[in-house]
Amino acid sequence: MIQLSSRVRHLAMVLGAAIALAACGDRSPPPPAQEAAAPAEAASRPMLVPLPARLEQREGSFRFDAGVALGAADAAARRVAGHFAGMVAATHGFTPALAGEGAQAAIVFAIDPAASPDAPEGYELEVTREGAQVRASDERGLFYGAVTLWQLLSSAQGEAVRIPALRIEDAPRFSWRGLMLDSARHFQSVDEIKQLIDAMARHKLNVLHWHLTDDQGWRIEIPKYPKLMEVGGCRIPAGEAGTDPDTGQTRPYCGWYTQDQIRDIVAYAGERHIMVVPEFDMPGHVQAVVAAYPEYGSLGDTPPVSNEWGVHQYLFNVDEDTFAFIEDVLDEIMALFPAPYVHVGGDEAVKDQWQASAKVQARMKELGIADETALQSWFIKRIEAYLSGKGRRLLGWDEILDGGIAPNATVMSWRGIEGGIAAARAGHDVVMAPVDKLYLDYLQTSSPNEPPGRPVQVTLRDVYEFEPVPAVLAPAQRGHILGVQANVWTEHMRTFDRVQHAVFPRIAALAETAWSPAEARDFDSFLARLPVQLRRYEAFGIAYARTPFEVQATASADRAAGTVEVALENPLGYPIRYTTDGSDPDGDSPLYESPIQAALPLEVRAAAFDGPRPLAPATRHVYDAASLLVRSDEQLATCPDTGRLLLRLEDDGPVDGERALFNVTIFYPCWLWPEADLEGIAAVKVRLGRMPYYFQLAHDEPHRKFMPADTPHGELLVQTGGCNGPTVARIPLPERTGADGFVEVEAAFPDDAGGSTDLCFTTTGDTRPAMWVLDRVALVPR
Ligand code: TNX
Repeated sequence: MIQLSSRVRHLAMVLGAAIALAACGDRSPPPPAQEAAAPAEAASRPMLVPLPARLEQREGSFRFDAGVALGAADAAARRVAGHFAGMVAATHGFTPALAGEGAQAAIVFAIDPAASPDAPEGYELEVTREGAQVRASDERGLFYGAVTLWQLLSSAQGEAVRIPALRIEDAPRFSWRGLMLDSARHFQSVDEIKQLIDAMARHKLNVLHWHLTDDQGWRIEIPKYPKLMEVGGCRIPAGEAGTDPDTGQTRPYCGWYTQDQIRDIVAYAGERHIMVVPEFDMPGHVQAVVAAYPEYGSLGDTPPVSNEWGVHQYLFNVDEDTFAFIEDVLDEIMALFPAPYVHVGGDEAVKDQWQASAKVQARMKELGIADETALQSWFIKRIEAYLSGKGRRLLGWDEILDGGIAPNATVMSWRGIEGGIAAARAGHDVVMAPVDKLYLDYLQTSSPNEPPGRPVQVTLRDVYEFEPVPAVLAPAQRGHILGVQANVWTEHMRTFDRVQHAVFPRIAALAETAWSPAEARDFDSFLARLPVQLRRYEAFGIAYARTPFEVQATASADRAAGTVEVALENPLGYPIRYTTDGSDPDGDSPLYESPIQAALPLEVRAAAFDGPRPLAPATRHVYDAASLLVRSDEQLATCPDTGRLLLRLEDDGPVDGERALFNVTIFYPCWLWPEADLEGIAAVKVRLGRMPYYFQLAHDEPHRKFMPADTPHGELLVQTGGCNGPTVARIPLPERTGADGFVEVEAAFPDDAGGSTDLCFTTTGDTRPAMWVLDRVALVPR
C-alpha cells in the first residue's frame, strides 16, 4: 500500500505538470477578460499516442472550429483530407470541408518531396497561429501526419479548440507495427474487422496479420476445394452450446470469408496503409482441413472440426498430392492478398502422427531425412521455395527454426524473444511477438470483471515496456528486427466486445512501443496521455477494457472484533476517490491515501479519477457478517502444484445471454482459501458448476493430475491445513447440475476445527468430457 501511495503521488505530479504546461504553453495575447476563464480558449496540451519522434512547441495557438477549411492539391492529399475529416467528425461533431477553388485553407495537406524527415512513413506538421500544414514525401506519411493533427485537435473536448503552435518531425521506429487477429477460433464480421482496421490506423499500426485457418475452423473461400468451407468452416461447439435446446438438433458454428469480402477488407486496409498478411497454418493446426479432406492428413482417419482448445495432433502428410493441394490454396491466397509476406504458421506441430504413419516414415527414409523435426524443416523449406518462386516471402512462427530455417524466411518470435535472437544472428528478419509481453488473450488485470481468457497477466505496462531489440544483439544484427506485433487469439472471445476488451487500451501501448523512439518512451507520461485516448475511443464507440481503470479492494477483517481494514488499489496507479456512505464517489470525494479502517458493516465505493472525471464505473465492496464468510472462485488462490495453466472459462450455457465464469487450473482442478478463519464455523457450503473439458494437451497430457474418485461423477474433496492436510469431507457429485447450472454441497467441520487454516477444495476423478468447477464457497456459522 505504501508503494501504491508513492506511485499515486508521482502520477499526480506528472498530471500536474501536464496541466501547468497547458496553462503556460500559449503565449498569445490574453483573450478578453470575460473569456479568460473559458477552458475552450486555453490551448490544449498535445496528448499524442504514439509520441512523435520530435516535437517543438512554439509561441501562440491556433483556433480550430467548424469554419476551418481543408486544402489538398492532389488526389493523394484529398484522400488524406477525407480520412482527417472523418476522424474530426467523430470527435468534434462536424465534418470540415475542402476549401473551394482559390479560397484560403487554414489546414493544408501536401505531398512534398522536400518534407522532412525524408523517411518512409515520415511527415512534418507545423501549427501556427493561422493554421496547420502537414507535409510528407509519400501518402503514408501524410496520412500519419493527419492522424497526429487530429489527435492534437482531440486533445481537448469541444467543437472549437485551441491547439498550441508547434512543429513536429516524425517517423516510425519500426516498419512492422502489427496486430494479429485470430478469425479461426471465433470469427468477426467484415464490419467489425473494418472497425479494428480503422482503430489500428489511428494508432499508426500498419500490419494486420490475419490468422484464417486452424484446427477449429477454415475461414477462406477456396472455390476449388469447397469442402474446406462446407466442412472445415463449421464446428459443433462443445457441451450445451452445441445443441439447440428447443429442437435437440446440433447448432453448428459456421463461417468463412468470401473472396469478395477478403478483397474488400484488403482494399479497406490498404486505403489506411495497413498491409494484410494472411496465415495458412501448417503442417500442424490443420484438423479442420483434415476433417474436410482426410487424404491430406497423416493417418487416413476423418476427425471432426475440433471444438476444443490447445495443441492438437493432426498434421498434413508429405505426399505430392498434399503439396499440390497446399500450392493450389497458396495460389488463391496470393491472388487475394498482395502483401509480400505469406505466413505459413509452423507452430505447435507435435510429431506423433508423423511417427505413427508408415507412409510418412517411408517417405522420410526415401528422402534421407533423419527425424521428424528435420522433416518439418524440409516441409517448410519446400513451401518457402514455392513462395519465393512467386515473389513472396515466407513468414512463420519461431518453430520454423527447428531443424534448420528456410533460406529467406522471416521469423515471428512468440515463445519469448530467443527465437528472434537466433534468427537475427543467422541473418533473418524478425518480428517480435513474445507470449509473455504481447499476447492479448492473456488478461490485463486480476479484476473479477475480466472476461474469459488466460489470467496470467499481460498488463498495459508489460506491453509498453517491452523492448523489441534485445541488447544482446550485435549492432549489425539489430536491423533484422522489423518490429513488433501483438496477437489476439480468440479461443475465449466469442464476441467482438471481448476482442475490443483485449485490444484496447493495450493497443495504445503497443503503438508507442512500435512507433516512438526508445528514449522517448516513459510509462508515466503515457498514463498521463491515456485518459484523452480513452475519450477518443468513446467517440468511436470502442468497447475498451475498463478493468485497468477500476479500483480493486483487499480486506482483512477481524470477525471477533467486528472490524475490517480495506486497502484500495488501481492497477495503473491513478488517484482513487472513495465513499463509505453508499453513494458513488465524485471529484470531491476523499482521496484514498492509506487503508480504511472501520467497524462492520462497511460499504466502500471507489473509482480512479482523471481530474474530476471517473475513469471507470465505481466498484462496490460490501463488508458485513455474511460477506466476510464468502469467497468466489476469483477470490480464491490456486493450489500448489496445479501447473501453470490457469484459465478463466465461461460456462457452455445458456446459448444466448449471460454465462457463469470460472477460474480453474485445468491440469488439476483445485482452489485454496488461505488462512480461513474457522472460529465459530460449523460447515462450508460449496457451489459448483459443470463445463465441458475441451482441451487437447498433446505432450502435456501426462501432467494432467486426475485425483482418483470413488464414485462415477467425481467428488468434492475438502481439506483443512492445505491440500496435504486432513480430509474434512469427500462429497459425491451428481450426474448433472440443477436447472440453474449449479449444484451446492455442504461439508461439516469437526467441533474442534476452530482457528485459522488453509482450506483446500479439489474436484476428483477423470470426469471428461465434463469437469466440475468451483464457483463460490460460504462458511456457515454455528
Ligand atoms: C499458442 S502462438 C498458439 C495459438 C494459441 C495461443 C493461445 C502460437 C503460434 N500458437 O494456437 O491460440 O497459444 O495463447
